[in-house]
Amino acid sequence: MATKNQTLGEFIIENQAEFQYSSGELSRLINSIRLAAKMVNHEVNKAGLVDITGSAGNVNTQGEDQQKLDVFANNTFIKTLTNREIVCGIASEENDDYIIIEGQRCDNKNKYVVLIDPLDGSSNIDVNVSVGTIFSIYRRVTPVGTPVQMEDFLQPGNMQVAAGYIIYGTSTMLVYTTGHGVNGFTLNPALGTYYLSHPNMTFPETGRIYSVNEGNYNHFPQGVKDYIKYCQKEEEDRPYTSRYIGSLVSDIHRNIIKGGIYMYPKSSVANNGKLRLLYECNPMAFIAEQAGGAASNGYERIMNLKPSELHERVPFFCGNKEMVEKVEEYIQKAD
Ligand code: AHM
Ligand code: MG
Repeated sequence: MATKNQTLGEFIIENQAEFQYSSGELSRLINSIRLAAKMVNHEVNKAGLVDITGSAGNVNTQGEDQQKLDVFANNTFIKTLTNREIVCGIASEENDDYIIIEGQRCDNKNKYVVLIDPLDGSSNIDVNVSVGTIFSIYRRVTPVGTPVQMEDFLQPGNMQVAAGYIIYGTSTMLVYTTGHGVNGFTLNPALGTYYLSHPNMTFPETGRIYSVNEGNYNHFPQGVKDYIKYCQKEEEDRPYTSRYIGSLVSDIHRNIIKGGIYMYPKSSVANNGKLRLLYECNPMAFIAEQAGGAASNGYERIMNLKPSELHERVPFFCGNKEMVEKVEEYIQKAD
């Protein structure tokens, strides 16, 4: 039961019973993510004041100020989750390999792995445009008490137990799902508390926004070009509006609230598009579906894809269900 203005802490406690495996472990994990997100938020907010373009690893007398923010975000999430021994493994878009958490206190008895894109769209920071964090949580498939293995991370998205994003925007919001709808919490920076501001988030019945990097138009498959022309055609409720921030979290967040489709297709220069299945597409697909939308690679449901490597990329179409179905129709027709 989502009650507006509840704090995130209250909400987690009240809804713990809805979690698939209700041992309190998943609640503690989400609590750790909200804590790390506050630290990253604090740093992102002062990005214009510190030298974020300094190369990572350059330590000056102010300590970590010269670290790039994406490195800062990566370290903050990993440290928070590792120090609290709340998961048994972490995979990050910023790291080549996954991290095994052995644990001093818990003997590696934790059941969950986290996959994270610590600061998505970080190229937008220099121009003060919203960035985000995306996370995805799975129950491990190998035996508890042993070091995690690759197969714990390479699970299809339909095995996610929770997923969410944090948007560092005009307001900072944490939006997440555990498979029982999507709820959004806004951070009150004065109090450092997240309040339930967007209960039961759902896409509006119809969407009229398309979000794609049209600079790549000439390289898109014919079906995607045809769909873009369809969006632009003056017919029925079209042309649709084009909005592309170039920050996945912000584009998807806006489209959930206002109705629309986000697209990162494959192209003649990038065979699988740009976005990563495990850190970006699966969590966003879970959220979109829980909000009544859909996510596809043009042919199949994103969450049914069996990942073959940690940093695998896939074409991504995510938004209002009927818009995703329409682009699939155009793509498949043009084949
Ligand atoms: P990143 O993980 O390196 O930040 O890249 C992902 C970002 C998304 O947030 C955004 O939608 C996309 O890249 C924009 O890419 P492009 O500039 O090619 O349109
Ligand atoms: Mg990213």
